[in-house]
Amino acid sequence: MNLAKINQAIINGDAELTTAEISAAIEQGVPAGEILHQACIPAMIEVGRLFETNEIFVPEMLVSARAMQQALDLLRPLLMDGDLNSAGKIVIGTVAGDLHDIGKNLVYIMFEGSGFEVIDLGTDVEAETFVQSVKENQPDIVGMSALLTTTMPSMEKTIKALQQAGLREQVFVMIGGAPVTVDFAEKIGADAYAPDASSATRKARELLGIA
Ligand code: B1M
Repeated sequence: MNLAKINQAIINGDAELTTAEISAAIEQGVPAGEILHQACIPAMIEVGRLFETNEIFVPEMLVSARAMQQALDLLRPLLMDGDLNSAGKIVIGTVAGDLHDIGKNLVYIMFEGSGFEVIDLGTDVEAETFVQSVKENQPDIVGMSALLTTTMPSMEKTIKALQQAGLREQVFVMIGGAPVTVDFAEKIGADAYAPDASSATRKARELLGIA
């Protein structure tokens, strides 16, 4: 089965093998969701464990992340089956100080795939940039991602900046990322927290009252 090979290729940071194995799995009819959830995401969890135990370091983590991005590029069209851009609009970004974007990109893909128009502000997004984008794009939702405990306060800062700009009442705020919790979301006044990309789109639909 290709799934174990895909998992190992991502852990090894072998982008070429990752691409080849995913293409083979797709050809064999393995569903994209299965490839993502059973091979790719567990690979990143393992990479995190290896980093924590000092078995690998930042350069290795980076090449694994590149292999994962390639995997997402291949899976992206297959994960999208929605009625495009009719569900609502979301502005999304990884908050200031934080460069992690794999999870955020996955959330992006899932939103796009379930019919949202998505404006991606990228990584290391300052509060003022979120505010500016809300003014320009008038989204229904502002989505923020953080992977570092040290960047979680940027989420609160962004909510306060939206309040100060008089924009907080016109958008829902959704947050997520590995260290983020539902309690933290409540504490900083976010409207929703989602633990993963598929529940993020479900929560968004609930917020907007879409069946
Ligand atoms: Co970094 N890193 N990293 N890293 N990295 C973590 C997060 C860490 C947990 C590793 C560890 O120690 N075990 C640790 C954080 C510790 C902490 O704060 N408690 C860590 C560290 C310390 C660092 C550096 C400080 C290392 C250093 O330089 N010494 C540094 C910081 C750089 C910075 O941001 N300023 C750093 C750098 C990097 C790389 C650049 C090498 C690379 C990122 C590359 C990239 O993203 N383009 C990297 C990686 C790859 C990781 C791990 C291994 C994997 C993250 C990932 O992609 N996960 C990570 C360990 C881990 O998480 N186990 C780690 C897979 C992804 C699909 O999951 O992002 O959680 P995740 O997203 C999920 C959900 O969280 C949710 O849905 C997604 C899909 O289901 N979700 C949302 C995410 N956003 C959401 C938003 C929503 C809703 C749901 O609503 C809007």
